[in-house]
Amino acid sequence: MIIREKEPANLEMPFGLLDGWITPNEQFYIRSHFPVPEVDFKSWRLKIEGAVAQPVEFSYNELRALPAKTLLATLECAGNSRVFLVPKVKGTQWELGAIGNAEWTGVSLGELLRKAGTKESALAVVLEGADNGAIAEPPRPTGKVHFARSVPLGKAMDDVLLAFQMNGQPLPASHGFPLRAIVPGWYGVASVKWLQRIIVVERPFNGYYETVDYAFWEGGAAGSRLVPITEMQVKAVIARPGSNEAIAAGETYRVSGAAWTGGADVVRVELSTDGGGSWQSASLGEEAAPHCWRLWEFDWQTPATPGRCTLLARATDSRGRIQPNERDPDRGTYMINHCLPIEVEIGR
Ligand SMILES: Nc1nc2c(c(=O)[nH]1)N[C@H]1C(S)=C(S)[C@@H](COP(=O)(O)O)O[C@H]1N2
Ligand SMILES: [Mo]
Repeated sequence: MIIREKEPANLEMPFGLLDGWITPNEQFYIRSHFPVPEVDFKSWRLKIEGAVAQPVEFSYNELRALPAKTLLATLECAGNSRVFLVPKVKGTQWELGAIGNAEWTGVSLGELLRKAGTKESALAVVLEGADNGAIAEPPRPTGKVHFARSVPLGKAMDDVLLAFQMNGQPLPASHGFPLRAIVPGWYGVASVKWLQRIIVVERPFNGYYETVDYAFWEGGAAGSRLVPITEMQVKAVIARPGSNEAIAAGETYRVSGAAWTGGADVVRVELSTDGGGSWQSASLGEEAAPHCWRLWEFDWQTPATPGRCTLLARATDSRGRIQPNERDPDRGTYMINHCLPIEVEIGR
């Protein structure tokens, strides 16, 4: 893993190592804003409160005794690929590997909300982690803040999972032990780790991590408004070759990578080996599931003569969204899904 920050640990998978549809736990990126909180799982409780008929709480064993559900989901950090932004922007300088695909097992958030009985007036649920700390840079609230994120009630009822297992193992500490949310199709930020409290709210939450941070300006008829980052954007990335890799002339080289989107399926991946001048279809891997990436590959006949080539991958999804060539500046420091150039050296 590449260390982007030592403490709290922020680790990225070297994306050239991608070699399977499921990301092993040891290779799954870690993005944490605060140190891993100490959770004593014997006394730990998940509390559900706020606009509910009856506040409820669950111990770890009580949750484990409920009917379990398993789903596969890809999580991408909304800041993934930030190092490709020119000029440079602030934030962790992720390359390509702040993403992974795993199998998650847990209980459905909707089931638990039904046990608590949400009020008619309920609008959203706030997912609160046990981790907390002071935020350094203004604008910021005073004192300590917990990492927290809200999800609209509809989405919370529909497909949010509260997971206690990752790829069949107990959730590792850095990935949220004892319990984390998995919000399928959304950027990783919504999938709150070290869950301790779920608050049903009747008004928009507007917490730190969906306003000051992890939000973007969305244009509209009445002008731009600040909206939380939610659904993943359509994106294909090249795992191999890597940047500046030396490749032999006049050979067949297998270019490979992964592609994903939010709330839809990837239907096409194209590759350009001439900096976007022309495009050819890549073949998609067989393994597929809703909310998961697709692997892809393309056998490239490399040029006969030495020189530099710029490779680009481009994905299209089932909602007709095509990965853009250019960066949309309104997206600030997040949602980096334009086609990312990989330059290679063709040698003898
Ligand atoms: N409690 C808590 N949950 C969190 C975070 C965090 O710092 N604290 N980081 C979020 C972000 S920005 C991402 S991208 C994902 C990363 O999940 P992972 O570390 O398991 O890959 O967790 C999200 N959930
Ligand atoms: Mo993230």
